[in-house]
Amino acid sequence: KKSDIGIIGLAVMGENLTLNLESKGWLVSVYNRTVAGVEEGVVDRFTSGRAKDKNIVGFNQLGEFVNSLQAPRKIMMMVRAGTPVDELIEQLIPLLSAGDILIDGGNSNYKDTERRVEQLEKKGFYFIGAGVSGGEEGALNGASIMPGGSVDAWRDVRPILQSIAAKAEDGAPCCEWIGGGGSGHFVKMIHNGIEYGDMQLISEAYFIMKALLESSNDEMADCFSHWNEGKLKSYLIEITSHILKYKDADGSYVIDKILDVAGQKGTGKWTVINALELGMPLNLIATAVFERTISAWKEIRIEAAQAFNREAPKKTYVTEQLLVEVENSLYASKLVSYAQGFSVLKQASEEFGWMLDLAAIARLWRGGCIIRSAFLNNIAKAFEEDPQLFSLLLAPYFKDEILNALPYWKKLVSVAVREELPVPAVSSALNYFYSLTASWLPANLIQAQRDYFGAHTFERIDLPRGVYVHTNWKGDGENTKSGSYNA
Ligand code: NBP
Repeated sequence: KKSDIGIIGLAVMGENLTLNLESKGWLVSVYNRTVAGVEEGVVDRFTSGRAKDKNIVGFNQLGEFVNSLQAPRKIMMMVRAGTPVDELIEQLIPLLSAGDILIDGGNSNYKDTERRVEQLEKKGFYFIGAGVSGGEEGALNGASIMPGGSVDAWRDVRPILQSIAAKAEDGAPCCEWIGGGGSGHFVKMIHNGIEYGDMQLISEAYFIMKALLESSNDEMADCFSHWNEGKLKSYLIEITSHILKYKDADGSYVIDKILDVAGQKGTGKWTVINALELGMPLNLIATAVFERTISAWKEIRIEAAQAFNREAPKKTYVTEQLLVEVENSLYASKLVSYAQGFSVLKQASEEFGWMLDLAAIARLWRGGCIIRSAFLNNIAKAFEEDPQLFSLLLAPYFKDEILNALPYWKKLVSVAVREELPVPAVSSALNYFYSLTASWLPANLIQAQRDYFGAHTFERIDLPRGVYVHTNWKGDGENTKSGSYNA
């Protein structure tokens, strides 16, 4: 009997996805590049270990692996992103038949996926770039899956991918067709950027509580678990509560022993670079990425703290009141972050012709993935009511939410500034909200300066839009305009 699907790459993600697929009734073939490395070989170790007595067939030869699959072949690659994917595609191409479907489930750059879709389609094959979120747990028990690329292959792949996806509370699978080209990986990239933002916001909340209230780790854990019953209900809030409570064998808190230096693998950076290329503000995620970098300057920060004689703030705050401010600030800032992220998706959709369904994207993030949260339901509703919504902040429901949170949010940012505590993401979100809702911004002065030193011209309030004029500021008779006034 031929297998329903093949998995290449038996690292943590590939192994877990294979077991998940098998548990849903699919017959799975597996292959891994390196067959040796462990005593009995990577494939044999799996088939005689976690995959023993299951409907999983191992191959140490790529050709045999490909031949074991039912036509049209469905091959999912779970290998390291970058050149490994291209190398693998090169090896697979001579072994494939017309109509076969390659799926890249790794964290590939969407531009690579865009190129690969074209490359494979030209040769008569299909290519799907599927973002998979949820880490090893999600891979095993239900992930959030974002497939995009060759739409003609979706019908064949859909039952398989949807079977291994997480289910949202209403039972809907967290896997829907995203769009053409590299859209699946683009959406996964934005998901990861949003994850950076959420984590930074939660860390700022923890910082404020730790600095301004004499809260124990257990008290903070209780607070996060209380928030997890309200509007902030989400996976990251839930695990934060567990993390804060977690003790080592010696009875001490693990959180207090962790060095305050954050790592990053680059998906946050990509998200910001792409937002910049699309000309879209993504302030909150950019701040989150930059803060991870500053956190890594541990030695410099210690020296600078001594140089500026920074003292610990006075802990004189009323717990109840401050906690309400923190909860509201966290919620409103998170809302700004999602508003920015979805605006980038909207812009990308228009620019690349992907026709993204933003409500569907919000829905498929409700389960399986790291940013799963209750309020994605409200985001989906807002886009269902108005698919052309410029910003989530302008949806009637969220407008009210922001107005309710605003007094607490302002208060918290001013307290943090007064106490010299960094809350870069919470304050960046507040400033974004102020800018977005300011009918007048001081950009007239920027235009004047640009025209003054570079003859970049400007539009006037008493002339129609699109009419650009130049002023001879220095009175030197210089009337030549620059052609790059929109740069
Ligand atoms: P890794 O990202 O560590 O990749 C290891 C796998 O890639 C091994 O099977 C390795 O084979 C294979 N590989 C490499 Br490296 N170069 C290859 C090549 N030139 N040809 C063929 N195979 C090659 O594994 P992972 O952590 O399971 O992640 C897999 C993908 O899923 C990645 O793109 C990752 O970014 C993404 N992802 C990971 C997570 C997570 O939580 N870990 C979550 C979501 C997405 P070998 O045994 O021969 O070296």
